[in-house]
This record gives sequence, C-alpha cells and structure tokens, in this order.
Amino acid sequence: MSDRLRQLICRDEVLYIMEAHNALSAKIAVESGFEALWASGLTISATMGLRDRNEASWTQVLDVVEMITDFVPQPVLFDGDTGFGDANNVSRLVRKLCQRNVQGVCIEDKLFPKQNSFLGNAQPLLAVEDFCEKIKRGKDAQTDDDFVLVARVEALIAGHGLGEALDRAFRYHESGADAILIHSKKSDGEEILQFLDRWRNRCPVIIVPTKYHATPTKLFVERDVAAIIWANHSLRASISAMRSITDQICRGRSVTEIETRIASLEQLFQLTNESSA
Ligand code: SPV
Ligand code: MG
Repeated sequence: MSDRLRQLICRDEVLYIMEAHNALSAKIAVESGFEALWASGLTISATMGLRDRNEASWTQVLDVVEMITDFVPQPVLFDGDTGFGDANNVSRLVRKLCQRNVQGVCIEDKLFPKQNSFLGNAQPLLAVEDFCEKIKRGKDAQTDDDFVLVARVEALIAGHGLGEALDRAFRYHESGADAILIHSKKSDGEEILQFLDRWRNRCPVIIVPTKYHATPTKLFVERDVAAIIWANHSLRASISAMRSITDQICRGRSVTEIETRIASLEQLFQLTNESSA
C-alpha cells in the first residue's frame, strides 16, 4: 500500500518526485525508489511530438495519466498547466482527476494556452483574483478528501521579482491551495532560497530544480522544502540513450555490437508483468 500524496507532501521528510510520461517510465521510476510521480505536461506532449503549449488536448493527456495510475500504485501529481481554460475548466478537470485516481493537480498562474517556462519569451500572468477563483473552484470540485491542489507561482519566471511571487503565494494559500510550487529559470537557485526564507513554511512548498540543478539539494532540505520534482530527466535520459543506439545501429547495419548495452527482452517482460496470469 502506497502513502497518499497528501501524507507524503505534509510529512517532515522531503519528498522526491520523478517525472513520468507514460506507464513504463512510471514503473521504472517506482522501481528506482521514487514514492510519487509528476505527470509532466512537457514530457507527455513531447512523446506525442507536440510542443508544451496545450497542443495536446486535456483529455489526451488525461488518458496517458490514467495508464500510469492503472499501472503503478504510487501517487501522481498531475501537471494541469493553467487548468485548460477558466475556473469552470479547472472544476471539471479536478472532478475527472478524482474519478481516475489521480491524487493531485498543479495549476499555474499563466494564460491559456501556456508556453513552457524556459522558452525565454514573454510569460503573461493571469490576474490574481482570477487565479484565486480557479483554486476555489478546483477545491470545491474534489471528490477525494485528500486531493492536493498545488498553486504554481510563475511570477519569477515572468520577471516580476520576489515581492510579487510572495504576494501571489499568500493569496493562493488563502484561497485554499494545499501547497505552493515556486518556479525559477535562473541557474543559481538564489531566488528560490530567498523565497523559502521569507515564506517560512506557511504551507508546503514544492520546487523544480531543472535550471538550478547545481545548487546542493541540502540547501533546500534545510529550508524545509516539502517536495522536489525532477521534472523531465527520465525522458531526456531516454532521448540520449535512443539516439546513441539508433545512430550506432544505422551506421553499423547490425545490432550485435549494441545488444549488451540495451535492456534485455526479459527485463522488458518483467516491466510489463508478462509472466502474470
Ligand atoms: C513540466 O514538466 O511540464 C513542467 C515543469 O511544468 S517545466 O518544464 O519546468 O515548466
Ligand atoms: Mg508543465
């Protein structure tokens, strides 16, 4: 029996969450020891050959997530982008997620259709009141008492600074968000550390150290961060591995050389429970 997402995020010990973009990557992450999964908008879209800007419909993404929750018992935090529309859409999304056994959603305070936070282009933010309404409607819609709604603050990404990020986080927390995700595209982690120092653990905070990966994890743990998401590393690892192997097979016109470098068929069968009835 796995712990519920709410318990994992609210416990004293930090929770490490790995990205999953399909059922297989979820199983591999779980076998590595991850207790929870991030259903990443970026990586799920990428596996469809689509950009991270709501080109995949929300029901297409939900179908992928359902394959994950059917396959592994560990809880999934769903990347709900901006909620795929207005507060009404967030309400419907949360109801559907609860029906499909997804234990949490993260919604971000940008405009629909969103664009990936690392693209370096303008990232307009939604008015605070409108985002608070999304949070309230999302919380009202949950049919699982433990469902976790994470409010993602994009003020630092949009270049508005720490004051705006903290103001927004306060308002989102007041509106009923269970946790705050504070995001940054800077490589030194400094603004995240400052945010954590000033936030003083008013409610759980989740971070995504993709760009500031060189900042020691210990600095975030010391500041009582609730969860750390490694948001795209499983897909990026598979891209490198696939490219290296397919390049070599194409050049050598043979698979003999690479046979020992790739997963065996037995390993594949084990992952899909082939030997079960
Ligand atoms: C995702 O994984 O889709 C995220 C994280 O939202 S980021 O790509 O950093 O925006
Ligand atoms: Mg995303």
